[in-house]
Amino acid sequence: MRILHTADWHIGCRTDDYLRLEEQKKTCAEIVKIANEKKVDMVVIAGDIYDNFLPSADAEKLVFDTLIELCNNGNRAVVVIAGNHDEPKRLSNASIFAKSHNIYLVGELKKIDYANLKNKNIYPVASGVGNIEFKTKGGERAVVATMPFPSYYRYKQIKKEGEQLNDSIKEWFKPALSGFKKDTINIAVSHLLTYPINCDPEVFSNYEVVGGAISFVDRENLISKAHYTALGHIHQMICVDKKNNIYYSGSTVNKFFDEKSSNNYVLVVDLDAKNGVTNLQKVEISAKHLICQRVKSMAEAAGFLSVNKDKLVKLIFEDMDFVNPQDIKKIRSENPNVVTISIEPKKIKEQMVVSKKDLTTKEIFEKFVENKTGAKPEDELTKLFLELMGEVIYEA
Ligand SMILES: [Mn+2]
Repeated sequence: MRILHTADWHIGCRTDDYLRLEEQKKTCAEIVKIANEKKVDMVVIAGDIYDNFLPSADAEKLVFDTLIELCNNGNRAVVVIAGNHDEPKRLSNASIFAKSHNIYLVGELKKIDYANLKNKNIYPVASGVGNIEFKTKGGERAVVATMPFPSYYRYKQIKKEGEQLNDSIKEWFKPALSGFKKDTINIAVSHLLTYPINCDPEVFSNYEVVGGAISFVDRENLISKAHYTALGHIHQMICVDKKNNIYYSGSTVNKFFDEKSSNNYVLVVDLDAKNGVTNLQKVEISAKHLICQRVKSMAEAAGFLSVNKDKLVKLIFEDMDFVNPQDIKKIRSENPNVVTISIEPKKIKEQMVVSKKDLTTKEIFEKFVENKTGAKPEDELTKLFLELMGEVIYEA
């Protein structure tokens, strides 16, 4: 059996203010093409299919159009789980229509509903809480265990008194994983944060605060009887555990200018019940690269833009007091790939600070009057002040 693993589509997302939907249409079409060309039996989408809980009508249409294309008239199974960006219930709501197309939208841990599709190339034969078993025309059987994003809200619902987070997670995954059988291909799919073997957790620290996420899940909890574990949440293609075949596919478009990885992939995995994973291919998606460039002049900006037309660009003009609005307008009209322009003014020279300790009483008084009135005090006034201070000083 051949599966395609993808995640983190974030349909409808914006980079700064720039809507990425047109690019995402191309990316979705590319994934459909890969699934067709590589004759994939099943597609698993490991969460964050949408960018937010209330996707726009256009975002929803692109997702529905793509899922329908992917399912190939119901001859390919498509399993989607909720990530932290998806509203679990909202995602599941369309199941009532989707199941007759061999598409499974899993937002919550419930018994997965399916339709009679026995005339298709791959069709469901059994299901339980969070799991579903498929059979192909060729007689292969596969069980998919779905574990949607364990949000803090859900975690509170499942947590028992005195129990540690990772114990709760283990309990929570149990019903889905219990669907695995000795003679089936076993696939787990989840959306969560776990650390790859031998990696510095600091690298992923920015993921811990996303969308009310709970902190990371022990890798140990994911090592199950699964032959392959398809993960979403981290936006880079990462092998978490090679021996146990636990992978993040990464996102299909880069959303932020600070994302290190500029290449995007889907994973095409061959499996059989006896040997588990027999082949794994990284297939690159031609998403746009994001690049942030600091420039000091219009000429420098023009030079940079002339060789980076295929990328989405953030320009930072640094050390400039004044940038002509007409120039900015020109850059924008000639380079629709410029997403953000920011201007950092020249650093103000630090003002000399003189300690009052280094000044005489006369100087302190003169500065004080000058500061208040804008002019130095008359000699008579200074003299009077100093007399009153008991420190009469006569200058030569
Ligand atoms: Mn994501």
